[in-house]
Amino acid sequence: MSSSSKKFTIAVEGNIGSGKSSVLAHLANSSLCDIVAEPIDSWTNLNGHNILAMLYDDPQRWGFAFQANAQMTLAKLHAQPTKAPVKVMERSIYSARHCFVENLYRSKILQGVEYEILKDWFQLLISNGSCHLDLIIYLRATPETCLQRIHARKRSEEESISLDYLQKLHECHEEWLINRHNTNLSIPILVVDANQTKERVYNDTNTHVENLVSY
Ligand code: DCP
Repeated sequence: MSSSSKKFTIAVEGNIGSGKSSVLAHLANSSLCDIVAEPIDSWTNLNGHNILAMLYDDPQRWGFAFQANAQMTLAKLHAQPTKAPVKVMERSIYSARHCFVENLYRSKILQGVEYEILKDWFQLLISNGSCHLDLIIYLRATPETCLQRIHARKRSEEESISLDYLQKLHECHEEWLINRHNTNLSIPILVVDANQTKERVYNDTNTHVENLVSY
């Protein structure tokens, strides 16, 4: 990549609590990377509405609205230009679709018609190529580890998250990123053991990014 001006876009993916934000904060120290964080601030304050809290309080009522908004805000971040050679995103429109929307539908929280509408929006939003990714780094952690970290960080909206919910989301991540089931995903996926200490996770992630840029 050093011989051309081509930019790379990486999405850091993994279950809730797998450590994506801290990996992004760490990569922000590198001059190679521009970081595009997840729009969680806009999800907790959408013109005064905390749609993340609304989702957890009443998923049947707000699941569709939350995911429609998540897809739209993520699509905007995909299209956002950056300067450094590597653009690193926290999550992507693809995990919104293949993990969160999928899980809400399988859990019968989203109705069939809501699922069909979200799938159509997703196809439209990715159709012009602006959501292109070159690589996914999958922070793979057990649901038990994720739950411990969620409890430790005490984000008030997430008090109701259960191990069962994290297990279901974990299965969706595994189907999508390990089995590549039904997703037409053809880009490389680097899997990092995210049960390790932060330092080891940073080290593994750095190695991946440096290899990519020096290639
Ligand atoms: N969320 C959701 N649907 C999406 C994306 C996120 O319901 N399409 C929710 C799940 C979490 C919150 O938004 O409650 C943020 O989740 P992430 O896993 O994206 O971000 P974290 O900050 O939890 O990641 P990490 O702990 O790995 O840093």
